[in-house]
Amino acid sequence: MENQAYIALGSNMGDRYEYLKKAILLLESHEEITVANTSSIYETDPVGFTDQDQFLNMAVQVSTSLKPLELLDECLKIEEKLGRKREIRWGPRTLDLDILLYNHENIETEKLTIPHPRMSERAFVILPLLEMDPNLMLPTMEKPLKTWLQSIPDKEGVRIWKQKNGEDVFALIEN
Ligand code: PH2
Ligand code: MG
Ligand code: MG
Repeated sequence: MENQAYIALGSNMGDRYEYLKKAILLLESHEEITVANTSSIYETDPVGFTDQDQFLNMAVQVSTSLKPLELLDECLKIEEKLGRKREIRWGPRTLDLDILLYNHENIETEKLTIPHPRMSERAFVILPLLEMDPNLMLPTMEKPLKTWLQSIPDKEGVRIWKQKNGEDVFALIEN
């Protein structure tokens, strides 16, 4: 499992917590993916298309032997399994899984751009990432990600909903 990736999770339909939990268990159940770390879960005001319910957002760090596009396919499969329908862009979803970072690589293909193109503007992505690695660097930036926080407008819209305690990566997940 030589590659390290960060994946953002979001849900604002139905039992949001259940969707996040199931997504993590499905990632972990893949032979070539290990969930190495998780953030706390945050409740967040919708960004972009604002006339929708509040999200639960979090991020996970995975170790994987999958290549980026294979990891993307796996994420899309999990979204589909958990009932994702693609209707409004940026609209309500049972589960959204976005690959944020893959090692220190810059990837630009038709299907996938890494780092995720909007991640550095979104407090609901940055705060969970910094919780896991306060000194995280992006391959596209000269300064650590934390220096971006000052200029991010929607920090107040991001609040801890379920705190992660301790080292256990599954501490948030009650079976
Ligand atoms: N995802 C979007 C659009 N807006 N807002 C919040 N708070 N959380 C999200 O995950 C989110 C969003 C598109 O993926
Ligand atoms: Mg998204
Ligand atoms: Mg997505």
